[in-house]
Amino acid sequence: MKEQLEQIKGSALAAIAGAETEQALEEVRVRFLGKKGELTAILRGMGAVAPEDRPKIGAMVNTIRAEIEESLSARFGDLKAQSMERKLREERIDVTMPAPEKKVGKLHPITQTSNRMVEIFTGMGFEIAEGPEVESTYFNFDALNAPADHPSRDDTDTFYFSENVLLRTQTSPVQIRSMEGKIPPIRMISPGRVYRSDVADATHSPMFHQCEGLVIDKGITMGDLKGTLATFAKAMFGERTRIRFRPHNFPFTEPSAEVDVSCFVCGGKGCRLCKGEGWIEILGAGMVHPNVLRAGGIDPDVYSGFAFGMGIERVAMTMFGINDLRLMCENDARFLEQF
Ligand code: 2NL
Repeated sequence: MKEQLEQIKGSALAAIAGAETEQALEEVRVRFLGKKGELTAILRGMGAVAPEDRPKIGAMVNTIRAEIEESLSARFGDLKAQSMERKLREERIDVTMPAPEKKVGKLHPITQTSNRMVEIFTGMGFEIAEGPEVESTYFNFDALNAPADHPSRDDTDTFYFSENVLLRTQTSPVQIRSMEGKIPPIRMISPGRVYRSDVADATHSPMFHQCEGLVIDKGITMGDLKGTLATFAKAMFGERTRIRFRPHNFPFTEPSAEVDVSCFVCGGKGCRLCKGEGWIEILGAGMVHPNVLRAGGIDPDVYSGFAFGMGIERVAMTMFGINDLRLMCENDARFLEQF
């Protein structure tokens, strides 16, 4: 009996030492100390032991049981410590590492430019008006005094849905619509998308953005136009900016002018941006043609007005130094991040 107990103890201690995981160790515990374990079997077999030997055997079983328990709990402790160490090693976090950079979005350069224009003109008391991008030939051409044979009406230049429905080629139709419902004074701008049947290249796109403006009241003159545009140019391009008018022709204004701003890089001396000119063309403008006033339901004998239009892409490209219009539509974050 004594040898048998020693043997159980020996194999229990060996099994404990050999258990590599907490689960394996638990299996060892059950095998030796569990209800159906080897040591328990000995106690159950006590009936076969002579009564006078029972206390001695009982004491031996208890001692061995205590030794095995002690060894088990020591091994459990070791294995727990080992697995904790492994976890700490494998799941190490360097709390001093810089956090991953948060990507913050930005407004598209066109939106930024348009917003700035809106800000400047609303600051001068202008209202913002929007209108449909799908327009009628009436609002897009006829009401704007464009003769039936005007080249812009050609279906090689304009996207037509049908003979009388098209994608607007300018935002002026928005202003005609506003004129129809209003009694002057009118001070408004109409920023938005416009469409022309152009093949995309560095300076052309079939879709682009315009910001047009319209002022109508009694006694409005070319002087008001110049003052308004000079104020806008200074706010947009810098306090030292000057403007100049060159005679031009538009069907919807008379007289008409193309408007340049002094180069905001060289101040007018001539540089790469202005191609040595000292001036950058950004606007078309003029006094609203009497036919256009009449089309808008306004009496040209009582009221006069000025109007202007500028391409938002053109302004954005000059201000941000962008040399290819197509970059604006490519949705490349590396491009967009720069502005
Ligand atoms: C340009 C020229 C211009 C207008 C747009 C306009 C609108 C009404 C009446 C008269 Cl309702 N004129 N708009 C006037 C002059 C020029 O745009 O080069 N745009 C990019």
